[in-house]
Amino acid sequence: MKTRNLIIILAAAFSLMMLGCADENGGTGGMAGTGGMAGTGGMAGAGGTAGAGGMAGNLIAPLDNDSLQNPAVSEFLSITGTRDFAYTDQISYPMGDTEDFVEFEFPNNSNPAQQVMITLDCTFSEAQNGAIVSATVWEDGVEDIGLRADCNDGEQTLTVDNTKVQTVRIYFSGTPTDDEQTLVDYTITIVGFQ
Ligand SMILES: [Ca+2]
Repeated sequence: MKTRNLIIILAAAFSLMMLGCADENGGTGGMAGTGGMAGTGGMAGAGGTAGAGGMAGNLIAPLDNDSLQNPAVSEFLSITGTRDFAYTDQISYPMGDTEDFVEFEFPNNSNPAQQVMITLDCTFSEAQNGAIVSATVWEDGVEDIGLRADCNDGEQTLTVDNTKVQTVRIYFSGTPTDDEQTLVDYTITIVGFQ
């Protein structure tokens, strides 16, 4: 009888030990929860939002190497062909690509006082602080400052000489007074024939 009681007591003690172990494991499971803190380390990934701070770097328009002689696009406008076109790009100041060139040409035998409608729509990354972006027309490589459309100033109707090739320069005609890095997303729309 005594031996049997002893076995029962030992069995009960063993069961308690096992329960204890189970508790410990459970506790360790809780530690895994602490591992969940590593998930908080995932917040460091949110530190990747600091990459959004890298947005400051993104305020630089990439150099695209266009020029008066080598415009970004060149369109021949005619009443039976391409009547109008739009070009979208970026310029920035003081760092990055500060100007772009877009070329168009009319048939020589059409109206010598050729009307062209130019609209320049812009979004500035900063408060403009004096920054002005304009599009001026060059005819056969010579700038005519009177042929001009400014950002967000609506459609401008300009008269050009259709015996010449027109190139539009999009650039900062006024720079930000605080020299804050400024990126401008723009779309220029050129309508030769409506
Ligand atoms: Ca450019």
